[in-house]
Amino acid sequence: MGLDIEANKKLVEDILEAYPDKTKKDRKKHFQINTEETKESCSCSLKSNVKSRPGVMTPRGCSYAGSKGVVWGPIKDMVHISHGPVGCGQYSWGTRRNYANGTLGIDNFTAMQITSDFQETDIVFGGDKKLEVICREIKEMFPLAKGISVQSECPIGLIGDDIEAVSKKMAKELEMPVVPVRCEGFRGVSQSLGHHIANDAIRDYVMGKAELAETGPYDVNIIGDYNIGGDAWASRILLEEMGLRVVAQWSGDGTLNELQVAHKAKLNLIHCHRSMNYMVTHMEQAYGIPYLEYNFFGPSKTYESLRAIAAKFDATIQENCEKVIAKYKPQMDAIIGKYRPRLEGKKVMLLIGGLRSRHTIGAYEDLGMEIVATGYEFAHKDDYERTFPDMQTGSIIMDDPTAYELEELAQKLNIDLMGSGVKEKYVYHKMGIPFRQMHSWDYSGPYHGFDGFKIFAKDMDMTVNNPVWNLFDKKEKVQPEGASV
Ligand code: CFN
Repeated sequence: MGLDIEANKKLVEDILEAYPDKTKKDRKKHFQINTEETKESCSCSLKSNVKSRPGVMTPRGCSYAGSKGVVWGPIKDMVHISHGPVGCGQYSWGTRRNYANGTLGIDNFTAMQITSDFQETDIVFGGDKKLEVICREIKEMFPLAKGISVQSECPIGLIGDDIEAVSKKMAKELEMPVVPVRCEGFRGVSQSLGHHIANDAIRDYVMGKAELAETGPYDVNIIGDYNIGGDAWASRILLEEMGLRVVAQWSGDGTLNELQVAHKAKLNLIHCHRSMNYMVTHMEQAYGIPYLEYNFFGPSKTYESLRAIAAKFDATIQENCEKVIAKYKPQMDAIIGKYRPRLEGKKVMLLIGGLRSRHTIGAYEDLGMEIVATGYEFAHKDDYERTFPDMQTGSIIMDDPTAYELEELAQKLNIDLMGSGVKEKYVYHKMGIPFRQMHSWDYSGPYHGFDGFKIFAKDMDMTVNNPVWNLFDKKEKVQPEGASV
């Protein structure tokens, strides 16, 4: 199997031809066509994790998004203050489908938007006093909240507020952790630095601060699963069925206590390497806890991952693992038998944050679908090194692509399905191209584990084979006849 390497090189060049020379030269460095050589050597020269080019539409987010939205936000029993003007909190409110058990406003605050709502006076005279007041109000209004995190928006760093001092004072006064997080949106080139800053804040203010009443040989942590649409739940049950004990879930449906005791586990299982690799490497160095990357998208990768996890334990766990696989395999085979004939050979393009553009490849391939192009918003070199070997030769791999590049690729590659986010979705619908949101799973999920694959397969089928697409003639111009452009 493989795609035409030369044809795809030419296709990318043709698309970039529309740019002015300087932009063309720059953007060219963010594309690479997969070859046998790039697959094996992993010596990809693809440029990544650099500033987006001004003047083009980038799908990236900011540091605040990476910290408040991604890493800290899902920790359910803490109140996370969007510290600064109201917009950042308001527009990121409820946009990530990180599910959590509990009672809203009592012991679960994930669906709330709490902001210091900065006004001009706060910018001019500073917001530290206001932050103190808010912390006290939170304690009074939500007595069961276990802690507070202060998620800095851009102005905090610009006006020189000392949130560290306020947090220290308030932690003492309120007798609970108050964590300052310097995730001002302007830091770094994308949300990726926000992940790193958030990880560092967990390390510095939370990690190792509590003890487990009892520990055992099968204690593991799930790291980097945010429970989107219930993903972490669908993962956890498989580990538990295998006989492992999940001590902490970071951070989907997670608690402050889980962050504090995670250093007591025997093994860290990391799903999203991009957003939490900092934590597992730190725990390895500081506490000697080894880690293992795994992938629970699609049955092939899930079987492989379950076996790799079991191999880290004794014969009992390994036998249990085979029993778990033997139990679910007939179900998975039935799903594949049902949907594969309807999806075989369908061409897919993906553009997602920093992990799923590679992690979901196996799930599509289990259904006979073919990934012709994939890319990330904010991945680093280590993500691309993990991506090239999983992609077929001739496929296109891209970094921080612009809206224009993606739309051209979608049309020129004649894809059957686009997987990306809400900013992209409706443009593709208008182009007559089936689309799935691969951040939020649209309104669906989970997609992890065996429970997740059943839903994934059904969702892909109902999207690609929806009769509504027959009402479009893709060859028709998107602009109606006679429209002025
Ligand atoms: S849930 Fe994760 S899996 S955490 Fe990360 S890199 Fe985002 S929010 Mo959107 S879907 Fe996406 Fe990944 Fe890890 Fe999600 S691919 S962009 S910052 N992401």
